[in-house]
Amino acid sequence: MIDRQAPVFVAGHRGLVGSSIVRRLEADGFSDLRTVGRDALDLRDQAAVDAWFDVERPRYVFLVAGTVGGIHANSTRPAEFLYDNLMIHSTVVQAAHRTGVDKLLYLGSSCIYPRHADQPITEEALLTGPLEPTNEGYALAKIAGIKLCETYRRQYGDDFISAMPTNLYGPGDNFDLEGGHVLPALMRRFHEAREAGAASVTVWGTGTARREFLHVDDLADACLFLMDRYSEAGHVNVGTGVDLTIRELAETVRDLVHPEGELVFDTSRPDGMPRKVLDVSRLTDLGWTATTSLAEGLADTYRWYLEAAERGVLRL
Ligand code: GFB
Repeated sequence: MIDRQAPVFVAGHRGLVGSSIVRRLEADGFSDLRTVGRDALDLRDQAAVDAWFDVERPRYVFLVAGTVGGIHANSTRPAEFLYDNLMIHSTVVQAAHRTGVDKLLYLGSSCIYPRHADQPITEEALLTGPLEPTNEGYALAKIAGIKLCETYRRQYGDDFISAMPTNLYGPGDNFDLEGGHVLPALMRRFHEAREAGAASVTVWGTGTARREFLHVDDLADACLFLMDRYSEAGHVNVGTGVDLTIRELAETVRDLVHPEGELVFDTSRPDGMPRKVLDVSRLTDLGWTATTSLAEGLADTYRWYLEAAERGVLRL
């Protein structure tokens, strides 16, 4: 178990994942959480990151910061996704190494795996084939992050571990219709259609692509579980092991938010990876499984969306 009294840095604490990890650590009695906003520290700047680590001296690091987005943002801003993430991962890993951090957890993404990987995807599928073109820049940066952790462990003996989550959603998500991921975008589109009395809602692609969705609070729980108990070089998949088509997802969101809404598929938009579901047996064997069903998670996220809209704090 990692020390609940020690200083812990959550890099990326304002994002979907980071905010959930902060809630999870607070609930677990961590008493010395260190965070810093992007306005105060540019994580792409090694000198600035070094200076911050020299002052704050965290003993544990959750590296969950990054430039993120859905299929459209990834495919139209590949240079930013590649550069920002390569830099952020490198500066934080290097500063953690230099200042002797006890343990670091690096968060990747299931898009690291080849487009035509066998499904469900095992950890061993990494670097066995070409990547999905719509998120190649992001995936390459994420693969580099895994290799940073592995090589710093091999060369320097640093206890740096990696977790690869599937598609995430939950409170604190980005509800931007163009830049965000499918689940928050559909939730917002159905909500706004109901408010406007509109009959139909647009869903990108053919609806046949398959995805797996993990509630972000389950991910935060898994990250703490791994921080407490896992210290090996290999990255670990984090998901539910269950997927559904985008059409089924859209129908489920429709039933919750705007039951009269009709789905209209915009096939000029890309489907991206045909299927992406993780083999989670490594994590299950370690003793962790996800507990939030998609129905519960959607209801929870929609409740949060309504409250956040009321308070004017939605990321749109
Ligand atoms: O969530 P999403 O952008 O992630 O898209 P990816 C998932 C699927 O939902 C795709 C369809 O087949 C989309 O075409 N989709 C339907 C929509 N309607 C919408 C919509 O309104 N918005 C969006 N965004 N999609 C991302 C990667 O890929 O997954 C990132 O680009 C990251 O790198 C993330 O890894 C987890 O699974 O396609």
